[in-house]
Amino acid sequence: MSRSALVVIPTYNERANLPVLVEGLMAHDHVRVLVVDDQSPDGTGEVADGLARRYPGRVQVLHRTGKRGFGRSYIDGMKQAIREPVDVICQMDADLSHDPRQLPELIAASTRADVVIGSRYVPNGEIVNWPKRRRILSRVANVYIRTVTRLRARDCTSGYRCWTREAMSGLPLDEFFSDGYSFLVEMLFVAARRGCRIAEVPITFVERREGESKVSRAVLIESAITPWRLIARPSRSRKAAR
Ligand SMILES: Nc1nc2c(ncn2[C@@H]2O[C@H](COP(=O)(O)OP(=O)(O)OP(=O)(O)O)[C@@H](O)[C@H]2O)c(=O)[nH]1
Ligand SMILES: [Mg+2]
Repeated sequence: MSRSALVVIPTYNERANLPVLVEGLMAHDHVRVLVVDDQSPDGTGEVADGLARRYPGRVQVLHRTGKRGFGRSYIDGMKQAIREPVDVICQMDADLSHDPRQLPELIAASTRADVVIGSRYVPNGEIVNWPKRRRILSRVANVYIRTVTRLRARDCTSGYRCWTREAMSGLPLDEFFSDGYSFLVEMLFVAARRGCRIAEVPITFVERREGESKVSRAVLIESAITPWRLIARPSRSRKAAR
């Protein structure tokens, strides 16, 4: 794997998980990490600073001070990431649901696509330890999103992704309106509208073991509304909505 990659990881209360994830990522040459912490009360920010000292030049930390948010964190992280001289910029959750050993497969696929999704819903994709209720919710969410937005990807809600720096640099980061996990859907929709090629590679997604989920009722409501907001918004370039 020779493409250089910067992995942006938003964190909120992930102190037990982050060191394990970063260790896994550091096993790959050419991979660097940008942790975007939202002043986690459990001290994840300090843990991240420790990792930055341990891996100088390979791990950076962005300590956010504004309003907390998943989408906001990604926007701040991506603004910093696109200024770095790397080939690709990746997105990962910190909770060990995304296996760092599969990152090279995403990076390799970025030679034939602008955005590569680590997908649970393509052949050989897998979900480990999810209760039935959660599986159904995720499946229904994807059918709903694909139907409303006409996105073709099988896993529109996966947070494990790899973008070419060029594709990410083209996103209008200041125009995004969603903040919860539907931010991921918005990113994909905007990328598709801009004509980006989207590919999927199978991943094995594992339910978090440590720490707590931040999925709330408000997040679910936002997720239900977002696809309609997306198709209602006039696009600046309507070509190749896929
Ligand atoms: N910086 C920042 N990170 C967040 C925020 N909310 C969630 N995250 C991080 O975003 C990633 C995904 O969050 P999770 O809580 O795992 O959400 P999820 O994967 O949809 O839910 P589970 O399957 O229940 O784990 C994790 O790395 C979180 O720590 C936030 O407000 N700010
Ligand atoms: Mg998670």
